[in-house]
Amino acid sequence: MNGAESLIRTLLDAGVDVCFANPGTTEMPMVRAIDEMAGMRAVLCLFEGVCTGAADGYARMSEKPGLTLLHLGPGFANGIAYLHDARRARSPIINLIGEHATWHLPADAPLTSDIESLAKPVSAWVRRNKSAEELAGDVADAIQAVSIKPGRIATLIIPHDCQMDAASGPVAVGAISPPPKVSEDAVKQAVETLRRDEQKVLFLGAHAMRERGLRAAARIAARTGCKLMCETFPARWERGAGTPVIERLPYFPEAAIAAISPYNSVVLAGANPPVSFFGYPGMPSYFISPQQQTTILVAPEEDVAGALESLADALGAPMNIDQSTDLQVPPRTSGKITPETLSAAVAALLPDNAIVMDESNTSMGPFLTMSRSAARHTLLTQPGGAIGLGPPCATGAAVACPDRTVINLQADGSAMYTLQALWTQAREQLDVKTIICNNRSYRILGIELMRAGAKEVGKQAQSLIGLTQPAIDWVSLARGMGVPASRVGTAEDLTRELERALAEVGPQLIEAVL
Ligand SMILES: Cc1ncc(C[n+]2csc(CCOP(=O)(O)OP(=O)(O)O)c2C)c(N)n1
Repeated sequence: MNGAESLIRTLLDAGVDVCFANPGTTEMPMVRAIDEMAGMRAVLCLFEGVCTGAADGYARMSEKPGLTLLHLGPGFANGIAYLHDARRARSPIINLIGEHATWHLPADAPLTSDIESLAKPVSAWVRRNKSAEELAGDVADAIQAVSIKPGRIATLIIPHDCQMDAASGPVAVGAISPPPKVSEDAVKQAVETLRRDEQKVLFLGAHAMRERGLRAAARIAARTGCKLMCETFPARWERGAGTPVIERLPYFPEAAIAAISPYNSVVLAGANPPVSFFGYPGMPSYFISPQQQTTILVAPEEDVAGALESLADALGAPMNIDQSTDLQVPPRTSGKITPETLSAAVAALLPDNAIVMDESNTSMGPFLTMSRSAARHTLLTQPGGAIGLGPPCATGAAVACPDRTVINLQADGSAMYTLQALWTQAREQLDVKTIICNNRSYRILGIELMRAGAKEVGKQAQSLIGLTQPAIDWVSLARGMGVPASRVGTAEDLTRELERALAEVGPQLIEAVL
């Protein structure tokens, strides 16, 4: 067995069996090992940002580590933006980066670079492998490092010769420590706050938005009358019929402050104190004012679901409460394509148990409210703000959940960063329905320009915001990558095309022109 084989065997033995890859010469021994040893599904992505974004979507949905195989510093650098998003989502990801052979490094060959410096800002764990003999142990340590819930990112740099030299064999992964338990004192303080007769909100994030956390949060709300609110961009949120109603904190600071300011007390459960996405002159960074009382029940890296269950028990909340939303499928809609009709059309047709990756940005604002009591679904959003995550993340989610339909609500400008994901969806025949919200602009930047005090959008500014001249033809782009596509201009056409697309298994793209 060589180093690469011991590495792949260690991954497989630990259940890590999907690899989103864009390899080069320095990764060839690992490619050979994948080829020769059965069990690893290799998924080719035609840009490293697709590998890393797909690993994020896969990790969020499978709750297993997402694995990438990337080529030296430049290949890794291409993937950093969506590792940034994955770090914010707290997704477990292992990056394997091939490096020049140890003896070749001093020659400073063209692709040589400082990989550690690239890796550090997005990785909680970085290691340079030193020998074939240590390679299996190194990857076992990486698996252990990323698997501590909620999840983190590990980057392993592997010289070419170490992949090829002889190794003893796989190494078993050490015990995974559970996330730290919440202290009794924190639960006691939250009980005191929530028992007070005042306006109070339980502010949820991270694993509070998954099944167990939500069930406990609903018990707490039923018992204390507190409001349930969540962070603006949750990594994964179980919602729709059968889940409790949770208000999402709005994006812009004025609206966010208006939403949270009526509460005298805020109890944080799996969320950090919410802050403004950007610093606007005259606006505070933090949305909770010093006059409001903040109680931290549990930090995002701790056992969030366990903490919420302890709090519900300490409050004496009954186990079976009925705080869930009843299924109310929104009516079908008609007319021009607007954020309202677009949102209504999708909410009405949402298949049961769908996964919705939402990077619709300014085009589907009403969707969250309209889908509140639609069919049960999982919502994935973009917690890190590096746009273009949507198509790869939807791709990874579909690999993780082959029995579920993935719907990618996708703004056009963001989609252009990672459109190659469509090719991977076609090659792997993934059941992803992409709805491109084509407003032919970076619309949010136009809004920001006005917020920054511009009276009108000048010619130069317009050239940096408009996505016209030429207009992007999404139907041709999708078909060119093997994804069937159509264009719609009315809500009726969208409903018809989406119904047709949902009736078939496999990738489809609908370009909705706003
Ligand atoms: C990686 C990255 N590059 C650039 C930006 C800056 N940026 C934020 S929003 C945006 C445009 C978004 O346009 P689109 O996706 O079409 O959505 P719309 O605003 O039109 O709804 C840009 C360029 C960013 N957030 N991330």
